[in-house]
Amino acid sequence: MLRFQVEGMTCGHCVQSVTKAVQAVDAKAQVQVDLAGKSVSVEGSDQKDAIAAAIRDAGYEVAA
Ligand SMILES: [Cu+2]
Repeated sequence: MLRFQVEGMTCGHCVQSVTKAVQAVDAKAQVQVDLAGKSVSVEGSDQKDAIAAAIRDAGYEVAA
């Protein structure tokens, strides 16, 4: 499982945006967003760098 620390997610729309961004990289990835914990967990993919880049492209900050 991959886990990312993501800044700037505030609501359900952000959850949707991040989920879509991740699944654009890997359609079969399962995405779990924890707004309070500012974390995104991705199951079923090992494309860590590509997913981090996609989340950044969606407008959020990903901790390195
Ligand atoms: Cu939002």
